[in-house]
Amino acid sequence: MLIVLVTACCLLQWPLVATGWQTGTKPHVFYAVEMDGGTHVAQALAEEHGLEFISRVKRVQRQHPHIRDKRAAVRGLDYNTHHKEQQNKHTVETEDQQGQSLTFNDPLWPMQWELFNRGQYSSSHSDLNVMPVWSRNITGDGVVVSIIDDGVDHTNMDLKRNFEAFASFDLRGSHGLSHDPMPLRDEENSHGTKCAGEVAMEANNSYCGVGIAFNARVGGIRLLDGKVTDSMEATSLTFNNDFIDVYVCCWGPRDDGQEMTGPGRLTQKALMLGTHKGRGGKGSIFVWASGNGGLLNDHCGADGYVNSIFSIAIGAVSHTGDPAFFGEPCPAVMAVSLTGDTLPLVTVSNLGDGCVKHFAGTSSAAPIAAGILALVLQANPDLTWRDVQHLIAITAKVPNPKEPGWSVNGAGYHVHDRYGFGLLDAGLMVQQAIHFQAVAPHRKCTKKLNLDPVRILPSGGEVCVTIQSAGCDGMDSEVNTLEHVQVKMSLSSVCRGDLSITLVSPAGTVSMLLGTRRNDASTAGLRNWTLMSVQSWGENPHGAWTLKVKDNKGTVGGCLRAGSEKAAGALLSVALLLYGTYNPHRIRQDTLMPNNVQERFGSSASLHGTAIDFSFFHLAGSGIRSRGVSVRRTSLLTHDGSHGESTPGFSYACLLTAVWSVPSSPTC
Ligand SMILES: [Ca+2]
Ligand SMILES: [Ca+2]
Ligand SMILES: [Ca+2]
Repeated sequence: MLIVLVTACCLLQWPLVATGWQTGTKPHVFYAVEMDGGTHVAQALAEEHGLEFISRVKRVQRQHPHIRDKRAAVRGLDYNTHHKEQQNKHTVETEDQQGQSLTFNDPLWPMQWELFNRGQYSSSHSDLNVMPVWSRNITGDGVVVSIIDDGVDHTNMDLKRNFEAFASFDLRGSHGLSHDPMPLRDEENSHGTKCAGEVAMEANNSYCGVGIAFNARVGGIRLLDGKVTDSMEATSLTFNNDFIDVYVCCWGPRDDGQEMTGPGRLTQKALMLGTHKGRGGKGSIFVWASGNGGLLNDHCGADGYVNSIFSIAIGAVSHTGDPAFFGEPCPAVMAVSLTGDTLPLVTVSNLGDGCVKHFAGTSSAAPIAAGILALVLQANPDLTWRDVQHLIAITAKVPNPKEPGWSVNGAGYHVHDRYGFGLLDAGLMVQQAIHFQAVAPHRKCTKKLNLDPVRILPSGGEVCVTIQSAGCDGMDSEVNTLEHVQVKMSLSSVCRGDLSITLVSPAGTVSMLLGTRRNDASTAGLRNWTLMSVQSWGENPHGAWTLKVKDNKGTVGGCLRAGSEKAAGALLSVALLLYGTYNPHRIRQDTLMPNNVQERFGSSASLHGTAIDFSFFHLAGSGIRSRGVSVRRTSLLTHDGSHGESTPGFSYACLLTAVWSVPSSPTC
């Protein structure tokens, strides 16, 4: 007789009843348990011990340690800053645009141009528009942010008051497992402290600077000091997730332009659990630095953390609105924030006098975004993890319309591979957050493509497949208004870095899911790899999707390819994953009348939000490329510091309506 043992690994949730936890917190501990028997056995075990059975984990990798790199500055390129900052140190007026006095006695406050830009360092007045939020007394109060990193120095003068032990944990255990995330006192381990400072430096304590959410609580989960495992990452991302609102992760796979990896099974599960169970079911907010591999030609399509729908990937732009030189493009980037690229960025440190003036990399951009989200969550604590992403899509602005690569998608959102939806605007986001209507329930429509026989990728050529989608028409999973789109695929390749993969939506939006990477000579191909785009946000998925895999032969110098080689690889499997909502009143794209083209943007402008003066970019002159496809509604952000700010301090959006000809769906 053959005895078959089935191994099930289950995630269990244990509502911890323990003393010492702060009133109002309901900490959860998640366990992955490997055991014999099926799901019913696991359920019985859970019940027996007063645990809640959550789900079965298909397979858990053996816990091999791996490297996760911090996304701190690419060093050595900020040589001219010191000089400039000396010249400009005392030129800032600490008044907002309405003349309200916002004076802080923190000595480096005048240098914090990203929060209050009065042209301290350049003619650019671009900032994060945080003043009007602070003026409303929204400063992060009641919101908890945790930095998953190399620790947080809570003894720092500027962090002491806002430090939150219940949002903190030391997974490295060097002081024994504890709530003390104290990092080692060296430069290498100053990263998490710097991130924490940007969020929650104390205001008006005559020390260092001012955090963007200076009344938020901030903690640290000490994960990164040496190699980590999948289970350590998963533990961090679910730690005390009824208490912590926002997790900040400024790390990921090495940004060397070669590595292609992402969250392991437990971490994937943790991200899903967090968004479903965290914050009392409203969902944890995971803010992720999108990567610093720009100089090494890295592409964030090769980063599985960024490609997750649960993470909010944040890139960086300089004060001029130009993408930071170290940034990576991909259509999974949601937004950008300002960074200390060549200008100062004030934050705290675990070294020296505990205050620094420089911090760059997407590591400096993501905590700023987290700080803005802390303000947003104070303004409206009921927002779900998806509401927050919608708010970003609606309110992020085009900081530099002349930068090539902007396009307007089929639902009118402006999108860009380096900026996502654009630069975060705290004022506008908070304004819109206050009365935000929760989005409809989340749906997922999956379509697997039958690739039998597999499609051969000719050397130097391309493979193109068309995926006809009805958006799961008539089913419970029907989606007619998109949020994220993912493509899960397997392919073999003689030279992975030579590949580029694009997805064209039925509305004609082109997402470059994976770009070529000149340093990636791997022959491993893609194995069940998930790519993601936010660039079809709001579109109707109904119609033909076109997926193209191209072999850009010769991009990677290090690939040895035979002259006689005919095939560069083969496309083995493809699934299209459409996420979004169903709106019963939505008109189908293909029922619109073609050739009804109205080119004058602004001719039927209306405002959402408070009625105010406005000006807007004329699309034709703005560099925003309209492909003339199904742009029916354009919620085009029109923030322009020099015009029309008659509502106290808030910048504004206006809704432009334009009717364009309906495209014929591109097919192979
Ligand atoms: Ca301070
Ligand atoms: Ca990267
Ligand atoms: Ca993401």
